[in-house]
Parts: sequence; structure tokens; C-alpha cells
Amino acid sequence: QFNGGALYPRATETRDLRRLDGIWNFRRSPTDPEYGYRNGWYEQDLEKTGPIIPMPVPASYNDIGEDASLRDHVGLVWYDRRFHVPPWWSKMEQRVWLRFSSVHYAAQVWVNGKPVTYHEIGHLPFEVEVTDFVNYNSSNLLTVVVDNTLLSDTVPQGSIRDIFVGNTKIRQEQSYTFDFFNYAGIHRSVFLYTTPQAYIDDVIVNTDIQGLTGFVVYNVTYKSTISSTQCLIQLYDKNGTQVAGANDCAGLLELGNANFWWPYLMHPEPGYLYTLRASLLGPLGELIDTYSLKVGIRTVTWSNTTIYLNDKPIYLRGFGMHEDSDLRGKGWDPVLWVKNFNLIKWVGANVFRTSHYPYAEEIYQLADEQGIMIIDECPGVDTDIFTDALLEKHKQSLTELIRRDKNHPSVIMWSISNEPRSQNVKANAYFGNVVKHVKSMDLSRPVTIAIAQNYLIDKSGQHLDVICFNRYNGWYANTGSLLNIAAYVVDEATAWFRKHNKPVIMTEYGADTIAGLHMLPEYVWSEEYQVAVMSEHFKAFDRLRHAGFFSGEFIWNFADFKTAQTITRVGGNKKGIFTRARQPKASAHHLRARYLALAAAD
Ligand code: GCB
Repeated sequence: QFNGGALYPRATETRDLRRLDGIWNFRRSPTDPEYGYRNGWYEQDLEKTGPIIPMPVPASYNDIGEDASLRDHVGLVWYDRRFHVPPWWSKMEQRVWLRFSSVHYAAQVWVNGKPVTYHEIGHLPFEVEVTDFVNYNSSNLLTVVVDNTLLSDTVPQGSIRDIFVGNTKIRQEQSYTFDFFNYAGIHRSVFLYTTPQAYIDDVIVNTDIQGLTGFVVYNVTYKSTISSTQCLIQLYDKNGTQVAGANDCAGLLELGNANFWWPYLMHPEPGYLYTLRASLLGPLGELIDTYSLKVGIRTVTWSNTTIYLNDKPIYLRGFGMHEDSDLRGKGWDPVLWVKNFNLIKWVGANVFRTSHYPYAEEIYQLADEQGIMIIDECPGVDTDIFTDALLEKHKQSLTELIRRDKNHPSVIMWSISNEPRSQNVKANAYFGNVVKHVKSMDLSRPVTIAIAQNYLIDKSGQHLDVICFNRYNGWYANTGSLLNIAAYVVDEATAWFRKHNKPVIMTEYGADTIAGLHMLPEYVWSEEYQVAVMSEHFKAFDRLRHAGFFSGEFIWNFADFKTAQTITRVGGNKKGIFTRARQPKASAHHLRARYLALAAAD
């Protein structure tokens, strides 16, 4: 069902791993996309083909140079590097795999001049077995061509315009309707890793609770030609003590007096994780393969008014975020993300939405450990022009997302789109189809869309479990006016509830703010105005909390981020309560006071 597993690569007693991160060679393709192919750039070192520049991996390539044409490049770029494969991997008859955690948007990969894989849709991992393509006694050439082009049938969508001088096409211009910058490149770690010949392909875990007892429903799938292989399942607590076990590849572990996974500030020990070790044994009980996975025991359930975690109603206090920072763009950066989590906790938030695409896997691991909940969003943003081709790709992005993130206790909801043009008649069947697809893979989490259309014309809400809506009162609507914000928010949330009889969340509200700009009386772009807009929303949220169906508030945005160039953005989107350098604006202190008070009252 998941089209093979996407287990995060780990070294274990039976598996080895090397990261191929570092500085790669990089060359932009000329406007003619065939040029590099015709000249065999994939079968020789790029440095032999012409001028190259050093390019860090992982990182976006856009902000590395001083050249606007690199930042704004549209089309193909080429990367390569050499790597060694330890000869002992061959002696141990290991399978060798190559895994890209994310390349945006599309990638084609060669090993030693031979094509090994192709992948489309950024922000999601792909892997390929390369055992038959690598040399063990000399170095190997790894070449990747990356295409950042977004079209009407990519997820997300965009469009391309050719720019001519006279009759000569000199370049292309990419446009898209979402506002975050379309950063591109090898955005996350590249792994070279091994598995034995017979190996564990996937581990699927679901959990349940009854009173003080926890249940872990697991299914280990493997590829093996050895007859009579068996599984050994061992569950360990945080101290490393085995607390349950089994000898079947699929089954149920029961744990009396279990430690449940609780969100941050909801329990003295949030984010409790067990370790599930799955092993594949040969006919004589010998170890063939082993893989360990963190498991949080928790349930997510929902009614027509409320979302429950471990049977307790939860109120979500959080952020929309972005993977975005100076220089690195969307490149995975552990420094940035450990800091982000520290700030999320400092503010007293308990959740964020991975707006508007899946984030790096390490981020979900941090969230699991720290008890931060996630609304996990696929890369469908501003979905428009609802064709069959787009629908297939949209569904594919969710197949790959769920295949990757299904086991994370932090993931409490799937978001299948942000601000689609859901007033379109075609949106009805389209999203009905997407939701059905998600439900065929996972029934354990609610499905939502962050809707921007008016509730009267939206055609997606009836398919969802939870209604999320985005609205910029006091910013895009009634710019500069604080009047009636609270009433508008209460009315809109109530109207959504009345229409659909489902829990309602406000997933975006906010105001652009230049850190350090102070104006009294409050005036757009000033720190005072951002704080005032928030205060008006807080009044609405407090009223709505008593109405019984309102399940959460997410300010837009956690931090300032880069956008395409427009006259409405000063150096990017400035709706962050933190600057892009992660320093607080007045709004961060204001939100912190509220979130900590809400947490204390919970
Ligand atoms: C929205 C979008 C978000 C934008 C935000 C804004 O509605 O969902 O991606 O960044 O508005 O600030 O314009």
C-alpha cells in the first residue's frame, strides 16, 4: 500500500550508513535544457565540462552567490561529487542504497554515468538500490540534475513565461501564486546506506489506549528469499528495559501502566517515547536484519466539536511556519531547528503546521521527543486548475507523505492543501477524491484543508474532519483598522461550524511587521500594530473557546521568511513574531503571555 517503506536510514548491527553531505560541484544549465545531456554532463566530472562553482549540500543554491541570475534561475542545474564505497560492504554482501531526503522540485540521478532514478515533488524522500552500479575499488561519480520548474500539473503549481529579445529566447521567468520563495536544490541530507540481502522494508505502527493500558499494533514487512524467516519484536522503555515482546511480524503488544505520549505543557513528562526494535531472524534464529524505531503511545480522536488526545480535549496553540533561513534557504539546518524548537517552547506553543509542504524528517523526530504536535501538510498550495493529471500527482504527494510520516506520534492531522481555489465546482469531486485516498492509507488522523474561500462558496469543507480557515482581518481586509476584528472572527468561525458541524481552527491571521518600527497610535507595519491585531484576535478566540467547537489558533507566522519580489513585501514576508534571525518582536512576548496562560488554564 505504501509502495515500499521509507524508513529513515539508520546504522544498526546489520546496517551501515554514510552521509554524502558536504561541498559538491555545481553548474547551471544554459537555457537550452538539452545542452548538458547532449554534452554528456552526466557521464564525466562536471569540472571537465566547463566552469563549476562549489555548492553546499544540503542547502538551496539560490542565495549562495552574488548573482541575481543564480537566485532567479529557472530550469536545470547540475550537481556532482565523487564517493567511495567501503570494500567490506561487498564482502558482507550488503545491498547498497542511495537516499535523497529531498530535492526540489524534480531530480534525475546517475551513478557512474548510468541513470538510477528519477523523482518528482520536492520535500519528500526517495531511495534507490545501487548495489549493481557502484565500484568498490575505485571512486564513484554521483550526478544529479535538478529542475525547479513549476507548471500547472506540478505540486505546487506555477507557470513559465519565455522572455525573448527579438526572436531569440533569452531566459524563462517562473511565476507562482503562493508567496514563499521557490528555493531549489538538494535541500536535505543524502545518505549512502546498506541493508542485508534480506531486509526489513517497513515498520507500520498504530497505538491505542484503554485506561492505563497502552497497545502497540505493528506490522513489519520485509523482502526475503530465505524461507522460514521470523520476526522478533522487542519494546523498550526510556531506561532501556524491555517491557514487551513478540515473535510475529504483525501483531499487538499490550503494556499495562504505560507511559503515554503527551504534548508539551500538558504533562510533566511530555513526548515519552518507547523504542521498538524489529529484527528479522533466519531459520536457526540468527540475526539477519534489525531496525529500531521510536514509538509514542497516544490516540487522536475527534467529534463534531472537539479534538481529543488520549481522550482529553486539546486546544491547539501554535504557528504556521516555513523551512527558511538566511543563506541556506530551505536547506536542512540542525542549528536553526534546535533553536526553533527552543523558541516554540519558550512561547508556550504546543503545535505547528508544516505550512506549506512536508518538513525534514529530523524535525518530526524533534517534535516527537519534545511533545510538539504537528499538522502535517502536503505540498499542495493554492491548488487551482483541477485536472486529472494534477489530482494524480496530488494523491502521490500524500502517498509519499503518509508513507514517510505515518509513525510519528507528533503528527495529529493531515492537511491536504493550503488555500485551494475551493470555490471552483471541480474542487468538490477533486478534494472528495483526495480525502478518500488519504483515508485508504490512514484512518487514525483527521484530515483538513486550510481554507481561504468564504464559507458560502467553498466546496471542500464537507469532505473534511476539521475545518481550518485563514483570514487576515486588519491586514488584507480592512487594512489599518482594528474595528470589529473580534466580531468578524467570531462570526466566520461560527458560520463554518454551523455549515459543517465540525471542529474549527483558525490556521492563519497576522500582520506584516518591521522589527524596530514603532508607531503610536498603531500603524500598519509597526510592532504596535501587530500586537494590536493579535489582541483583537485574542478577544475573539476567548469568546469562541466558550462556544465549544473552536479547537485552536495558529498565528502566521513563526518567523519572517523570504518571498518572491513584489511591492507588498519588504525583504520578504514580515508576519513573523520572530525575525528571520530568530529574535523576538514585541509580538513574541505578547503571544508568550497568552500561550503560557492558556497552558496553565488547560
Ligand atoms: C496566506 C497564505 C500564506 C501567506 C500569507 C500572507 O493566506 O496561506 O502562505 O504567506 O497569506 O502573509 O500573505
